[in-house]
This record gives sequence, structure tokens and C-alpha cells, in this order.
Amino acid sequence: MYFGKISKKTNDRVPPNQNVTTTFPVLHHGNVPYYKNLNEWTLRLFGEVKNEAIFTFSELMTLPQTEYQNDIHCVTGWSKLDTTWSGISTRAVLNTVELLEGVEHVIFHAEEGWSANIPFEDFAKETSLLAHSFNGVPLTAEHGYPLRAVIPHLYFWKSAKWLRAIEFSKNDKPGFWEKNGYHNYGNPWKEERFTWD
Ligand SMILES: Nc1nc2c(c(=O)[nH]1)N[C@H]1C(S)=C(S)[C@@H](COP(=O)(O)O)O[C@H]1N2
Ligand SMILES: [Mo]
Repeated sequence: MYFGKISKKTNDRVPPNQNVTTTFPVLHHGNVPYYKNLNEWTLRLFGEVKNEAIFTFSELMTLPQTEYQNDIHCVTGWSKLDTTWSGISTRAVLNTVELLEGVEHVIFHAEEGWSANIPFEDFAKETSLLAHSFNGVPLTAEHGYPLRAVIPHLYFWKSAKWLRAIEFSKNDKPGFWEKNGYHNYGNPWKEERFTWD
């Protein structure tokens, strides 16, 4: 009976047509950047903001740090439960900028011009974060070192690896996968996978 309860609870956590994996697959388009020196890296906040901001990695590390545990769901069909990330909550990031009126969308800009769009509301959700560590150790290059978005309530393609800028916008700007047929929002519970099916 005890195990029955546990597995029911687990099933409630797995969106339709997803399979739980204990591995950690690596998925992306383009090349993995290998930073030798974090002096080469900055994070820019721009768009509908009163003042643009550019953070070095060490400046970001002075912001309040949080550890989050959540489940992630990739559109290709794997889900990974109880992943532990540490970093800066998007709310803490928002405390550093003064937004202009009418911001409704956020666009993550990564290396090589890759991008992903999410509604502002989803960016500001309390479970959304910018992660620098997974399971207590810095991200590997393949998983997004030095900083990636983690937006666990949407399919994992929204969770930009190798994040370099965050744009606040009045208008929506579909990103790399969204322009290539992925759903614009990507709710795993509604199976918002592709626009061609
Ligand atoms: N910069 C960048 N971030 C990206 C991608 C990408 O192609 N480029 N792919 C996304 C996709 S499709 C997935 S499923 C996840 C995979 O993250 P992982 O490799 O850490 O599992 O990263 C997302 N973030
Ligand atoms: Mo993906």
C-alpha cells in the first residue's frame, strides 16, 4: 500500500506520454561553448527596461542564491524527477531592473543567436530560475555552463542553456524552436509539443 501511494504520486507528476529517466540526456542545436575564462562571459538585461544592465558572473553571484528541486520534461519524451538546481530566482533578477510599462514577454538569448520566448508571467513565476549548478556542482559545459534558465513548468526547450541576455519585450518574439514548428508556449500537461500535429 505504501509503494502504491508512492507510484501514484509519481504518475501524477509525469505529464502524458513522457517516460521517466534517471539519466541526464543532453539536447541542443549548435555547438557547446567551452569557456576557459569567465571574464569572457556577461549577462545582459535589455529591452523595455529603464536602464540596461550587464552582469559579470561574480556580480551575479552576489545576488540572493536559492536551491530548487523540481521535475523537468523534454518534448522528445523524457522526464527527470527531483532535479536539484541552484542559482538566482528570476524574481531576484527582476529586483535589479526597473521595467517600463507593457512588458509581456521575455526572450532568452543564448550563444550562437539561439533564443527562446516565454510570457513575462512565466518568467516571473516563483519556480523559475537562472541556474549555475546542478546537484550542487557547477553545470557541465554540455548542460549550459556557466548559466542557464530553468523553467520547469514548461517543456525543457524553453530552459535556455549558455544564457547571455534576457530581453524584456512588449511583443512576442518566437525563438529558435518556436520558429521551427514547436509550440509557442509548451505546456507539458497539455502536450503543447509541435504546431504541425
Ligand atoms: N542555448 C540552447 N539552449 C537550449 C537548447 C539549445 O539548442 N540551445 N535546447 C533546449 C532543449 S530542446 C532541451 S530539451 C534542453 C536540454 O537540456 P539538457 O541538455 O541540459 O538536458 O535544453 C534547451 N536549451
Ligand atoms: Mo528538447
